[in-house]
Amino acid sequence: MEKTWRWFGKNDKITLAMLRQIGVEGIVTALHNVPLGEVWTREQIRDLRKYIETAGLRWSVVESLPVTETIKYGGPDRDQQIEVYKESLRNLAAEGIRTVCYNFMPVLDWARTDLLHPNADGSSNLYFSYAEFAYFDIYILKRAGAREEWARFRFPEGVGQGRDVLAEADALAKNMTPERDHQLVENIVIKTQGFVSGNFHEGDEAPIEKFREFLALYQGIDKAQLRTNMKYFLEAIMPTCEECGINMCVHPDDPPIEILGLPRIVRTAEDIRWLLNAVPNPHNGITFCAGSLSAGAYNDVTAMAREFAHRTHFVHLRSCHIFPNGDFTEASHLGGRADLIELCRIFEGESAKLPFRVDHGRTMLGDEARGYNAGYSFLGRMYAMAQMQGVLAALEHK
Ligand code: DNO
Repeated sequence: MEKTWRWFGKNDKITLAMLRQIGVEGIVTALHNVPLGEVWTREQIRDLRKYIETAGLRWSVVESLPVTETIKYGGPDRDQQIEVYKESLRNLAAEGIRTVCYNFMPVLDWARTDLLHPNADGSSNLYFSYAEFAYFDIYILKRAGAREEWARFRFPEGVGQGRDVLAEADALAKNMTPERDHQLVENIVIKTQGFVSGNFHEGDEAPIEKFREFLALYQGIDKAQLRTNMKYFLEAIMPTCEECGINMCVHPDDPPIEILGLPRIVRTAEDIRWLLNAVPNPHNGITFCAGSLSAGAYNDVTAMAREFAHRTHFVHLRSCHIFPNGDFTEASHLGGRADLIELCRIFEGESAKLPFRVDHGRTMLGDEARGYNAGYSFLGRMYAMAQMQGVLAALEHK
């Protein structure tokens, strides 16, 4: 597989020269400075491509070319936005970049409640606490119906049995302080979303109000409607993808659960089967994010890799550990629910050219002082990358 690394552009504290030294071959990036919904011009793409190539690397994958909310909920300007999207795809292809990662998660991209959860060994990890998330939903966002939904919430078989998340959120409410509330908003809305070219940004004045406005757009949009909208989008862009040789790869929902009353439709094997069959074109593929999928107790990640490898255009190597109470954290790249050694075997067998990147490393050995994007430490990711390089080398060794 091609060893790639997510790099956040010319201002990233981790430079391309550093990446050359640790065995990175390809770069995964985006035009992070282009506002949502605007065309990525050929000149802007060329400028970044050349910058990457001058450093001796190649721009392998776009992560992400964002799908604006109007396309997801089916707003009045969705056709116009689809045209913008197609134009960006054509410009990318003209510059030789043909693997495009995106997601179809309403409002919120990925979600975590704690970004520096301490591990016993002194490093820290990302963490998702259901009680804290429910507290955010009920007490900070104050979403209508949230309390009733959490009262009905049930964990999947095997984890969190007998747990009363609503009671835990109510108990938390007694001890929360304005500072801890602020921290939770930072973690859920700002720090995890701010750098992924999504709806929220560092410095947003009233993120919760903005959040409520986005949620309101999805009134009446259920799972079936969101699926219809995704199919509409994919069918509309497929002719452009065929013409330009672009492979689209949707990122699974992270975590793979329905949150905040919003439908999420890329969570399970059944969902992925649906989306690949609904638009049965090889250019309609997936990003196999082992981390996101392994956070769902119902997902057999290895079986999914076997089933979907032929439509996988990009791989995220990462693994989650689910605690008996249902909360999850990000495990070592050689531990947790996703068997990354077996996944490397499967994907390497599929295509030696398939790009992969390590996703979300631990924060360790001073990473915490460097102000990296949440989950995107340098030393933690470098450590994980070295582990994966070792796995691949062992697999290649006859
Ligand atoms: C988080 C990332 C996601 C991913 C997007 C793809 O760390 O994996 O933000 O890039 O969902 O569109």
